[in-house]
Amino acid sequence: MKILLIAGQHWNSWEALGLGYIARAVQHHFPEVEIEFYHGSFDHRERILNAAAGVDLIGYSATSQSYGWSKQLAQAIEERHPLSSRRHVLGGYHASAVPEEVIEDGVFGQVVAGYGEKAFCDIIRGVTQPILYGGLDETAFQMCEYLDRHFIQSGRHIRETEINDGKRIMSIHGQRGCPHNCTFCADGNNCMSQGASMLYRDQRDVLGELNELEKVWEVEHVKFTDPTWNSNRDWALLFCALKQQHSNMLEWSANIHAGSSSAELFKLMRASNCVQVSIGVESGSDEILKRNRKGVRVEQVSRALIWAREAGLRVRIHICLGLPGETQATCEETYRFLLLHEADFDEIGIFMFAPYPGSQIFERHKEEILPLIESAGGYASLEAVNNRVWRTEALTNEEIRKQVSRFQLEFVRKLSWHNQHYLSR
Ligand code: B12
Ligand code: SF4
Repeated sequence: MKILLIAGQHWNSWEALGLGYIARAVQHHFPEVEIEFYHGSFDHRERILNAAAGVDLIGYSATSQSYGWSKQLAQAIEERHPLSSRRHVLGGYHASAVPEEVIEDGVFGQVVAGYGEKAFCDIIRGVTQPILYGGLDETAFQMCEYLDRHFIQSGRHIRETEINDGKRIMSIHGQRGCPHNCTFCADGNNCMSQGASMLYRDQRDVLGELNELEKVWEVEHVKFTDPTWNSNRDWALLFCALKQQHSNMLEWSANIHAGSSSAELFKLMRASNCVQVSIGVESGSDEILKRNRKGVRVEQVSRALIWAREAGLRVRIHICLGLPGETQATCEETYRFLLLHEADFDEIGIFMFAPYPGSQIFERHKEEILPLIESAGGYASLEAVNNRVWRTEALTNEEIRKQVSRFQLEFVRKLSWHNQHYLSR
């Protein structure tokens, strides 16, 4: 049996850690199976099409934005190399968010909603049901701790970071899930964890992997991909303490939730050579944060920014304009908040809310926004900077986009590379 695993194409891409974990599970349970990896952002479409000749099982990984690309590829493979026994399986965030819709589209015969290690192995064993719910599989999680970075061709990402950042950067994964319930995020809706509780890797294993990345890949910086790295403060404190004890001084960065941060945590993070924290601030209005269940108040965010600064960390923040409840007045609150804290952050990403499938907001407004998404060109049009789909009760789509442009101009000197990418298009 031969299997292809294909990561979807998108300009903002990174190491396909999810497919790396699935490959590890397959290699462990089915050592005889031949398995190849392709990445839509690196491998030419023609190369992938040729590789699919005679292949029995193809697994695609897609977010909503790369779903259209994956769908077209699966169709092209069938046209080029028709094979009635072949199975096309979609996994990742889009499949987890709207599994029934993907099956109804008729291109993918099977979808996996949630974590894929166990479900994909079941598919290899012959399970044919159209929708498999992955859930969290502790055994698979512990077994797959060390990824085969050669398989997911991490060298290609490192080369990009050497050019863009002047450093060899890789990503790592310390936990699964997020305990918060933000209405605008797929994780806040248990889309991936399917209701299971959080899973944390043993900190010593994470450190072991860091050592390996340093030794084998000569990595100079590691980014945690965990959505909220400090979701469990004790886990986070112990990680920092152990990193220091083991004299591991590899530079690192992480996404932080302001609500579970503390001055002590930031100091320890810095002492263990964390150089940057990214904080999802979203809004400077308590009303917006509350309505959208961010799980934090503006005052807590202010404190977190000051603590991070005092600890000597580089601070990146994200703002999301146009969340439900947004008005001109709440935009002004956010603007004033940013002016007040301008000296406390180094970089800012200014986004427009996009109703991604999987989020509570998408579920709530599905009927009204699906036709808009379709007429805007499908899910790929759900851009987090200037989508034509979303509006609030008080602000039209154009008014939100105007606010985004205004904020970007005001803070242009500190704009994130992600924002700059859009401005340069
Ligand atoms: C880190 C991260 C990124 C990183 C890198 C991600 C990566 N490693 O490729 C960066 C910054 C590059 C990024 C970019 C974007 N991201 Co992002 N990102 C995340 C985040 C925080 C964690 C993802 C992660 O690494 N998970 C850990 C790995 C191990 O798990 P995994 O990849 O999900 O894989 C598991 C399962 O999904 C499943 N699976 C995955 N593929 C397959 C395939 C098969 C065949 C099977 C069976 C199973 C399966 O099994 C895997 C193992 O269990 C999530 C979640 C969050 N809370 O915000 C958002 C999230 C995935 N991102 C999101 C978005 C929107 C984006 C962007 C479009 C943003 C933008 N406008 O630029 C881009 C585009 C991404 C793309 N390439 O399409 C959304 C997706 C929503 C949706 N409905 O699709 C999320 C959910 C956040 C949100 N707003 O809700 N992102
Ligand atoms: S936005 Fe961040 S804190 Fe909120 S649910 Fe998503 S990952 Fe968790």
